[in-house]
Amino acid sequence: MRALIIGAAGFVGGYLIRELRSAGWEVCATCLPGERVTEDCPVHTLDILAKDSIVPLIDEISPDVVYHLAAQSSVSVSWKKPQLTAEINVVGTINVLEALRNVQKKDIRTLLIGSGEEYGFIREGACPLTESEPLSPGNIYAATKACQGMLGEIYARAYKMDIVMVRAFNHSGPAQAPIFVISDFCRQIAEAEAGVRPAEMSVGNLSAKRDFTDVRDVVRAYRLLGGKGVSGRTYNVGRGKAVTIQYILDTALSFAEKEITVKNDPARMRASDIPLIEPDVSRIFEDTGWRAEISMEQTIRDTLDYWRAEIREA
Ligand code: A2R
Repeated sequence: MRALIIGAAGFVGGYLIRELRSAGWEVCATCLPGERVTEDCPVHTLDILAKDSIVPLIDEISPDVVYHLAAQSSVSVSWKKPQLTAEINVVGTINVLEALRNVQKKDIRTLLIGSGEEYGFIREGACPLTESEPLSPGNIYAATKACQGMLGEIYARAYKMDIVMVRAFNHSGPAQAPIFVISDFCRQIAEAEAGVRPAEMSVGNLSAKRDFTDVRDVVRAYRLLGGKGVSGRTYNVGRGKAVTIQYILDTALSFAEKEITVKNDPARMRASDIPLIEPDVSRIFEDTGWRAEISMEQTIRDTLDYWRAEIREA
């Protein structure tokens, strides 16, 4: 199998390259000019907004599977730069789909990577969320990803293209940006251990329950969906077992090598926090046999070790 990963310089891209290569796939990747792909594979520069450059690249590589990861993926940036977010996530996706419609190879499978955020303001009692739950996005990023999924369904139906849509719930692991909760807690602990900050942590709302999956499990799901996912179908990718943020904090603190106190930070409290977000993951299990295998404790331990090493080397 030959894969092309569009947008491979981000958090998930490096893990996906490693996963596919270790399963024997041939992998090519793209990144923006000036970005760097950490894993070893042929890399091409591509801005998905430069629409005329996509067809020649895909024709050159002639992949069996295209993974479309390129995105403006930050919720907070999406509030500040809504046009840019829509441009990259919606117009950019249309550019990719139009290119795929016009390339020489007609049997390419495409995975469009969306987000659990698409469900948004979920109704009471809706969890675990099945893929047929109505979408009610609560922010601009989520709206663009819901739109991406709808475009995927439309292109699959109208042009008989082989497209699989993914709604990935929270994923985490070593090297994730510390704006995400597990990475944030682990970095704060590693900094406190190293004495570069006081032995005190700032936290937001700890009672919300969220579903976390290790990024290494997530990319394994993407590999399996690349082969066994049903064309035109949307898949939740998640553990299917939400935990409180308090549980994550307690677990991370239990690995700390120093006594650390916890302080509530009003700036980290989100006004519209939904108490529980949890996917139903039976569809992906039935179609591919995938389920999350790496424990949350392992993810937290590995992320903490990552930050310890980063701080040591800084
Ligand atoms: O925004 P940057 O400079 O970090 O670059 C991101 C890149 N990207 C683009 N690539 C090609 N053409 C563009 N016009 C363009 N704009 C941004 O896509 C970044 O290197 C990559 C996406 O990686 P991350 O933001 O780290 O996302 P992550 O965590 O790897 O998630 C992969 C996918 C995304 O579509 C998420 O929205 C979804 O999974 O959950």
